[in-house]
Amino acid sequence: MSETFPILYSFRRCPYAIRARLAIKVCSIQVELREVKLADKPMQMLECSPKGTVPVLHLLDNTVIDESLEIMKWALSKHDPHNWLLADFKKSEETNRLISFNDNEFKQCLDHYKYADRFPEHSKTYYREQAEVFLKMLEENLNQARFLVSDHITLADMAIFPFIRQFVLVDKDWFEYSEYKKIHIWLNNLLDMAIFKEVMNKYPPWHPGNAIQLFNAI
Ligand SMILES: N[C@@H](CCC(=O)N[C@@H](CS)C(=O)NCC(=O)O)C(=O)O
Repeated sequence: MSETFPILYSFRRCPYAIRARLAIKVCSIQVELREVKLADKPMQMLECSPKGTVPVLHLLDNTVIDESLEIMKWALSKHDPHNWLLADFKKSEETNRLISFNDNEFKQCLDHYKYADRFPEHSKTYYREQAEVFLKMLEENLNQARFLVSDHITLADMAIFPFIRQFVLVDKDWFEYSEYKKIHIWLNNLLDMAIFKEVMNKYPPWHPGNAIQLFNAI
């Protein structure tokens, strides 16, 4: 591996990789970014994380973190300039509840909604309605505060909005006219952040021997 920087294997559009890049970006830790083509995963990535999902963070001491949420927590434990990791126990519980629902129930509904033709047992509308259970939860929270668990952005917002973005992209018109007005404002605010635009920069797929592509270059 690189002598100088931790390595992040990533895929630009993957919501798990987006959340990891957001946390690494905000904590300003320099890493080498290796853009991965999911259909052609580099051997170097599979050697350090055989399960073959992105993101994967390979640290200089050879530790491998291959769960996006763990990468976020690792980065924020180094530097958390905007207090994304709230110390409030109640809010941490709510954060865990929302992220767990997102990563399990919602993600499954999202995949069915997005690829409804692969799951002909039910209609696309049915899958969308299943996904709306989570949207209703989020809308309710956003009726209480500007962001999901607080009036400022926290881990919950950053871990979840890449998935809501994906949901919206399936049928933008439907979402535009839906009842989820607070989610609409919340999502637009997050998509407008400079940090989001930065983590969505495009990079060509990495190949051994390529020049190092730094992420968070100083
Ligand atoms: N639990 C993992 C899930 C990561 C994940 O499933 N990533 C997808 C891309 S969005 C992936 O790498 N899939 C493997 C593949 O498509 O071959 C995490 O949070 O990091």
